[in-house]
Amino acid sequence: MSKKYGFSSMLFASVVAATALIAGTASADNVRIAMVVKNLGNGFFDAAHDGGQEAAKELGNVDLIYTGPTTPTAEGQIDIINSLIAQNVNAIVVSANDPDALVPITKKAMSRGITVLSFDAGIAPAGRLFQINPSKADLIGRKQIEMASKTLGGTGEIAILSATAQATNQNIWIKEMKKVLATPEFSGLKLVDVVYGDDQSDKSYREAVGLFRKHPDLKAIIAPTTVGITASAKAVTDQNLVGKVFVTGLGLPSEMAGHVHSGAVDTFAIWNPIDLGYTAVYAAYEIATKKATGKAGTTVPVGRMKEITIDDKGEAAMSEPYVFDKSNVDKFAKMF
Ligand code: RAM
Repeated sequence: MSKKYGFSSMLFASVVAATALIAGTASADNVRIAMVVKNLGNGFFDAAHDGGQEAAKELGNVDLIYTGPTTPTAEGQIDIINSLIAQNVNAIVVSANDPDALVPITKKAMSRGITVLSFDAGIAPAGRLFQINPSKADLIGRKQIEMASKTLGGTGEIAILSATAQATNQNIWIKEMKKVLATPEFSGLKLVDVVYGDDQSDKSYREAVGLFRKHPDLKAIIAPTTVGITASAKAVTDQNLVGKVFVTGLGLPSEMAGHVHSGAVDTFAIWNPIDLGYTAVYAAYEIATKKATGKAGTTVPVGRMKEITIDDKGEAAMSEPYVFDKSNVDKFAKMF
């Protein structure tokens, strides 16, 4: 199994816990942009960081600080943002562990003139200028139910294994999945449980095993998290359930290729996390340097990703999620 990002960054994370890393050639005139992720050691965010570095390099006068807590908690992010305010950075882009808990601290940052955007997992509107979504939430929700339905031939018990219970992005997608499940098209699928692995491999693995024990007729786990889907697929394999319980959801091709070839996973989806990180850093630069306002109804130029349009809720959505299976997973595993 190709693990382009997972393992080495996990070791790294334990050493640099909550420490800001500055990439680029520091200069007093540079625009200092901090990318605060849910947690370090997550391959998805390592890929987003790569995209952020690409944008920083292209823009030239950017110092990119990549940081996050070791475990995905709002408290950890609040401490980090406090220290970024003290360092007087120009912009902060956050994937939030809680939509509301971060609002007071990011409001404080904004009151000091720091540009605050959220990406991936959003902060409530009062705490950021705008939120960059990888795709539209209804498409992401629907795609996951469609994938499970296709693999199961439309019938069977399914469960959702999510990230943390407060994660804005997963909670919105779960709501969308439930809406789709209530339609006649998917009446053969029965959602029997929703559990939380907290985007920790070991907890996600234990939750997956718990689902097998509690629901002996379970046919699929949908994990809308790259950490949860990998742990669930491993649990299916270890428990000799390949072919009996299928795993689908949102995963990185680099982490999922082996599980697709083993048969634990038929299909899964994701967007390009490199493009997402690139867009977040590029957009933060445009706002911090006053080249764009980020107001509802306007667009923000974002380099090779062209532009994003801010809607009336202060959100911008990028492209549709791509679906992967054994025909294309190896090709994309080399990228993210
Ligand atoms: C995990 C994180 C991230 C989410 C992806 C799909 O890496 O929870 O926020 O967008 O999964």
